[in-house]
Amino acid sequence: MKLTFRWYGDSDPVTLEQIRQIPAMSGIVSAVYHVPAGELWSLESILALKEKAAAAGLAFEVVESLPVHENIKLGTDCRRLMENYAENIRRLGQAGIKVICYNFMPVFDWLRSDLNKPLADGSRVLAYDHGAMERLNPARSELSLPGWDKSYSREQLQELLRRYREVDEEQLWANLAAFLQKIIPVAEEAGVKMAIHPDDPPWPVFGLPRIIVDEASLERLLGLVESPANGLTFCTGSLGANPQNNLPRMIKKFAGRIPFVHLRNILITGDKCFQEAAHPSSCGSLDMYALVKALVESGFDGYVRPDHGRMIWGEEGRGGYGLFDRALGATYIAGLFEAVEKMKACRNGTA
Ligand code: DNO
Repeated sequence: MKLTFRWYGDSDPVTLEQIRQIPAMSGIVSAVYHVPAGELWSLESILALKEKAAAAGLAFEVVESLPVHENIKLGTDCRRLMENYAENIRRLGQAGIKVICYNFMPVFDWLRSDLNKPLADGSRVLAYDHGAMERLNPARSELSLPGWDKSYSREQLQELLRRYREVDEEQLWANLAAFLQKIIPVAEEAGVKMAIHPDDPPWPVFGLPRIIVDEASLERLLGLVESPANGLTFCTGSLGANPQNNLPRMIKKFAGRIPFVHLRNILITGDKCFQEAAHPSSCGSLDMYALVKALVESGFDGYVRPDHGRMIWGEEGRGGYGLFDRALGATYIAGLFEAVEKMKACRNGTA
């Protein structure tokens, strides 16, 4: 397992030097953030990021995300966009990137209804309440929430939502299949693994289809192109928001096709309602030990990162992506892996 940490580049209040000081940390997960979706990332900008990380003693082998342009998801007018995506994969491979995380969520990425929910202990967390979410009108709202793409004007957003009225779940699946058939052979050649991020939350929001949500859909996704380069970002907080999802079973079932894991806990607070929690099992609804055990037992040797943290100790910063609680999460994750791996070695008589 290689422990990594998401870094948002020079504008991130968390510095590479701070990340480097987290025990057992091996690298960053990052992206070329200034280039709009659909455009080319220059090789120089990718290499510059790699060198910056290396100068701080960190590897840069995982990209999160290489965004998929809406026209690809809509399946219209996307030949040049697909070619650019493929070229970006080639360049990332050339720069030594091993895993590319992406998602196929229409219009919005991850969504939360509250960015600052205060908890009894004085910490603040991100939270999601489906009723509250659906009462917001994305075409009119002035709100800015994670997942809200600020690069669209209100008119552009309305137009995009209108175009999605023609795209139901099956059409979205067909567009995803066309995309993967084009890019997976390129990823294979470039020595890169594509790792789709599940939809967060794992159900439709604002009437937009969301299709990467459970065991059946992950199985369908992997079957679209049977290749180790067509893999998953196994995000425990996203999939775990639906209590029907049996995460350890999914990890075992999809062993070998999970190059990247987001290990995060959430507390389910009601039907389609949850809040982010500190990483330990006792703080939320997920059994983090069972998840790590399933990963170790299925021979996982990919990249892991702690995910959304609470805001604690007075830290201000990017919602979910402060330093302190994610660093605590990282050391907890490292501890779980050490214990489970040593137990496995004992059982196998190799320790
Ligand atoms: C949220 C993240 C997502 C993720 C993208 C991957 O915190 O996990 O924004 O980066 O969905 O494409």
